[in-house]
Amino acid sequence: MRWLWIPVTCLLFGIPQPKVSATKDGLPLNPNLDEPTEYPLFEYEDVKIPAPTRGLLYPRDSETREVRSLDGMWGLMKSSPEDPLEGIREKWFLNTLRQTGREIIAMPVPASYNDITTDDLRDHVGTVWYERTFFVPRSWRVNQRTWLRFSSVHYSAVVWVNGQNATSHSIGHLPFEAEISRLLNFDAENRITVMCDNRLGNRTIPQGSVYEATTDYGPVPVQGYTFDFFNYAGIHRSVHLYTTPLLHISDIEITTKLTTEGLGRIDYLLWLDGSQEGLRIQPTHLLVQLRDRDGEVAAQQINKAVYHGSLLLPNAKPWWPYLMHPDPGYLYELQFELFVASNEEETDADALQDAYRLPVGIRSLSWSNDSLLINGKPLYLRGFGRHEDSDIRGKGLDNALLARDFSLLKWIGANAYRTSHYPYSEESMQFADQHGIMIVDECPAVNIDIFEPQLLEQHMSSLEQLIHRDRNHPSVVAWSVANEPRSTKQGAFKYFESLVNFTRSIAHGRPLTAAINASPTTCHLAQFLDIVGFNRYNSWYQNSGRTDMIVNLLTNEAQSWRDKFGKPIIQFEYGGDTMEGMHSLPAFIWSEEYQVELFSRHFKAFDELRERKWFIGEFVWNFADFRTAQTITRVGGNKKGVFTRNRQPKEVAFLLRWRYFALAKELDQCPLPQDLTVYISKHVHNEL
Ligand code: GCB
Repeated sequence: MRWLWIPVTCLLFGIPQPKVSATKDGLPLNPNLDEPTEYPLFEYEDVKIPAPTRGLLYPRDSETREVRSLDGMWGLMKSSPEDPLEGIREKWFLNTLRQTGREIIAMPVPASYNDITTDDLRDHVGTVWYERTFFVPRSWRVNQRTWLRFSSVHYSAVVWVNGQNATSHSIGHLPFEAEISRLLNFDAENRITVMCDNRLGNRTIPQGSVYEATTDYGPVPVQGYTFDFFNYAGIHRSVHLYTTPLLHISDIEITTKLTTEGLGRIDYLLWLDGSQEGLRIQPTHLLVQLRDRDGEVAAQQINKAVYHGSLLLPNAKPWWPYLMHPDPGYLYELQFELFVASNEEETDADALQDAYRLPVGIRSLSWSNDSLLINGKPLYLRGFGRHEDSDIRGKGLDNALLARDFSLLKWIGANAYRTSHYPYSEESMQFADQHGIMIVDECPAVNIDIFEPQLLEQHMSSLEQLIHRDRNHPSVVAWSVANEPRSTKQGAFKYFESLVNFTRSIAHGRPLTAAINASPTTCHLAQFLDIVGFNRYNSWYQNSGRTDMIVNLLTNEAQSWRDKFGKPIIQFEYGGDTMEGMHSLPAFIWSEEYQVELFSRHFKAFDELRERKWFIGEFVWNFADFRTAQTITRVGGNKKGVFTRNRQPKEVAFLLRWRYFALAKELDQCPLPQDLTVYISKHVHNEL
């Protein structure tokens, strides 16, 4: 199977910005939002289904490929908020940005640009321009193709190389790439220019609205949005250059299964991509080898003229979640080697054309109306909603933070998290595979409202790109199609029916879920899902201060979801804001004691629900404190973290650790960690 890659290099001249209407419980509204009473009726048949994404394998070097990072200091220049597309009109990309005569500042990549400087860049609305130069070795000119890959630019980007358009992309948190061989100088310096636009409108995922505010200095555009996290922007994740041979392996899809007898099976499907010259090269065969952790070949296959197949492994080592097995996160390496006839006269041996290695975990995932199972064993998910967020770097990828977060997840005994409210970095997905942390993988559709065909197309595209990116990760146990959409609205039924039908057709063996804040009687989304997830803030947004009402309210609500939809139920969010260091006895809202009491009453409710068998998970909101837009309900951001923004524990972390390890012991006979208790006296152990 082979196909020719033709990069689509259409320019994206900004995004139309009509106003969006939306509400957010507990948060102030954008002043100029009008709530429509009627939704336009439209034919869903007219909705354009997104074409399948191809390519975008994570850049890995091999004997046939080279990877170079373009991370580091880039130059950044703001364009005027009143005229975000001036740089397109004036063709700033044709020369170095310095030629514009404007101020260029040093900007680290990856990072959000918002919190780096001390001026108004934080709240800038519109476009900024990034630029950097680089060289490529001359050896890349011959028999090679060079690719430029961005792991995420938020929200939309247009990219030029040496003044020529290379690619464009919108929807943050997702990778995109283009072949740039024909744009490169091999004997001189090269320049990349990126225009990054952070504006959100009613057809972007997520939605927002840009409105004009009247200030003392005149009218200024302001970005409004109803979701509860700061709209950080910029080149958020790594930028890579990488090479491939002319004919190369461009895409891989795998599916794994494990029988009860321990027989592992990996089905693989490969795509090959050739340039004009590449297509003249005839592969002779494909060698597929599965290597275990010690590098030993555990299974192999040679294919001629077909690029798909199955590997069978008696006594496969399964991929297990953390604390469900003494050796969680077991990964094999699946090595693909593509051979062509050799040019060397003196040898008959075929020559290696391309090699790519993919980490693979072997596991079965299945679900029923009562449970979600891994390798035939029912799961109880215990974890968090999280954010990619930290001081100074905002949503920029930070490996130190990533490693710290995974240390904390393991310390606290969590086995899962939801990538609320957008796809997280590819590096974090790899970490989750390695550590056995299960992922509920969410697309960036947070708080969506006005349900229109153009929004649906974007929404489908965000899910298509997410599933394409993450389908090979053993850690992904469900796709979340949305967080708190306004699913009680008239337009929601048709919208979600279409969205879920589409997503199910590409779901690659995972159930579909969503985090819903409507009620079971009013929600038009839940009936389409495989797992019903709800968010509820008992004793916080409702009945503030009354922790004595949690157990009844929560168990009754979960039962209602179950009665109405007959599906496994999960709570995706509960919690309360907590100021680190604020104490009150008896407990009072915002104090550390209140967070402890609120969690403990939730645990009681969860235990009652667990006995009903269809309740399959509890997720705290949130793993750590995080930055939001400025509102009177947020003190420096959202403070519902179990950890501070600086990743230190609040008092509740120790309680939650007990809870999560107690569940691991009860459900999977996992030993408790030694340091869970501290010495007090011969007769008493402190369990907190
Ligand atoms: C929610 C949202 C989440 C918010 C959270 C809160 O329901 O899903 O994005 O941060 O509530 O703290 O209000």
